[in-house]
Amino acid sequence: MSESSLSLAATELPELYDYLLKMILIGDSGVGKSCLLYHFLNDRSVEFASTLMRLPSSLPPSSTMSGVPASSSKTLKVQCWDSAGQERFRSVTRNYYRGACGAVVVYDITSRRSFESLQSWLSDARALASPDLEVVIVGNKVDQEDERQVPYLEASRWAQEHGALFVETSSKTGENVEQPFILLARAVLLAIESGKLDPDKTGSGVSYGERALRRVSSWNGSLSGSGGKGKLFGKCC
Ligand SMILES: Nc1nc2c(ncn2[C@@H]2O[C@H](COP(=O)(O)OP(=O)(O)OP(=O)(O)O)[C@@H](O)[C@H]2O)c(=O)[nH]1
Ligand SMILES: [Mg+2]
Repeated sequence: MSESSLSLAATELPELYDYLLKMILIGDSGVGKSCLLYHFLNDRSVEFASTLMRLPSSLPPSSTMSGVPASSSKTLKVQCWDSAGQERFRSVTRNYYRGACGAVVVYDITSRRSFESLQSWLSDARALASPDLEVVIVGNKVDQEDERQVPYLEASRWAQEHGALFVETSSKTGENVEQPFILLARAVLLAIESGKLDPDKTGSGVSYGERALRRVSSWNGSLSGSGGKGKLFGKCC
């Protein structure tokens, strides 16, 4: 299956989801944050938008979470917030970071300076967003290989040392453009399902969606399982 079918415009779908996630995009000005988001949101250009993703659950179907049966896939409503890189120097507001459980931190592989800024962006994000923040470092503009200033290995090691995921992308050719969001969503889902991240906890960056709440109420009422499972999307990964 093409990974582009993982995310669909929320307007095309019923508002039923298991978890609501807030993700932020940060990084220096001009590294390509808005272009990456534009691809992910199916060619919509906005500063704030949400989209639905369906991902396989990491839990076996027979297991339970808090006494409620798990289903084989989870639907996530992902709110993406875009920022302007120069805002760093005007201090991106606390509200921008608040309640985010995932950060896409972007640099430009042809700009060592933008790579060197990662440390400050990451420090701000870890200090101001959810304490359980999942991070993906994105080296964008990989189509400009001739002008590369940051080797792949150096950046991937840096990401690993800082507890972050890593991917290189090109929003010009479309290479890997959905990967940052998919990697982050998977990491957040795994954190929820492993108990590391508790959606009930204030400031966790995640909240339950109506679909999860319905599953809880139907379980409590001894009715059948997970409601509209498998009906929201034509495809799943
Ligand atoms: N060659 C190449 N150019 C890119 C790529 N992604 C973005 N660009 C170009 O880089 C410039 C900046 O892209 P934006 O997406 O506006 O960058 P931004 O990070 O949102 O910048 P700010 O909003 O100022 O923080 C634009 O001219 C894009 O066309 C890419 O993958 N390859
Ligand atoms: Mg922008």
